[in-house]
Amino acid sequence: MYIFDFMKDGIINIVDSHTGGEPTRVVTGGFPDLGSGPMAARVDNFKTHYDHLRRGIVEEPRGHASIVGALLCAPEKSDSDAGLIFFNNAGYLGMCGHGTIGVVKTLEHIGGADAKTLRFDTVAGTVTATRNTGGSVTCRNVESYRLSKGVELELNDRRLIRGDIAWGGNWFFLVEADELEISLRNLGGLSRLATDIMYKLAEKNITGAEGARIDHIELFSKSDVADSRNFVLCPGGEYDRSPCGTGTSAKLACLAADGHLEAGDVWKQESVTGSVFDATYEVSDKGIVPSITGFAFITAEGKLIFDNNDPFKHGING
Ligand code: PYC
Repeated sequence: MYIFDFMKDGIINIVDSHTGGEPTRVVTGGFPDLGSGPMAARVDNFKTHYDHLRRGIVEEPRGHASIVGALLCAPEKSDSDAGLIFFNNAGYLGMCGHGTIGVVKTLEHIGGADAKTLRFDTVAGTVTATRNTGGSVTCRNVESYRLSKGVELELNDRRLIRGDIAWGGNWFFLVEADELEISLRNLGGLSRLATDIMYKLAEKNITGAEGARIDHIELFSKSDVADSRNFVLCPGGEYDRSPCGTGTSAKLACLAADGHLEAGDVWKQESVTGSVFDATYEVSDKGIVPSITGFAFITAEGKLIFDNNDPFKHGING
């Protein structure tokens, strides 16, 4: 496995990739040491002491709003290969499916992935990622489940929305939207509706388990090429260019709970950009354990330079 080094001379090493169109920026070295304790404690450390670096890595002028960052760090468990902390323009993610696939391609690129299957500790739990013949990667995600079905929500314009609340490594509100055009031409309308839903859920205090904020909204409809096509709004207001690994996991949890998909059967989930993930599940205690298969491609590698004289060295909002 790759040997990490820690920040020297204001330089952070990164590799960029995309999975089904959604970018991942993997921090491969140069980040301060967050220690080796539980992943949740390391995220707290990141938030408290280095949040400016999160902004500097993913926000403009070095990044942009749709990048998900992934910090590779020491594993929490002795039988895992690495720890992973995912972050974006809004903060930190429990898990990230497209990001895990991007991390595996990144490790292949830098020569850090010897095993066919790698284990990663994330804040949401341990996941595995397997490299398949043909170049795809399968991420076996954390246990996923539906918390509530058919939750009603009245929006400010009096539109009545009904959706399911499900966990797939992040919290999702999933809404069937067959009447909407889920296409790149309609991004404005989809973003406005999903944002209204996200705000209304917060206003009405409709949450995931233990009061957790529902910070991903998934609108889905029929697809010509897959079983479903989705639009996923992420916490920072950007949409997922991929079908969203954790969102597809949440979707499978709902399908399994409704008896609409058998364990082991393949579900093809298309994104608003047209990229597709193949997904299956195994039954577990609380719900399901989903596996998501997709392709990632390396787009760049480099060094981020944090010049002390740069007023925007920690991002434009920094
Ligand atoms: O693939 O799980 C995912 C994801 C979450 C946010 C963006 N992508």
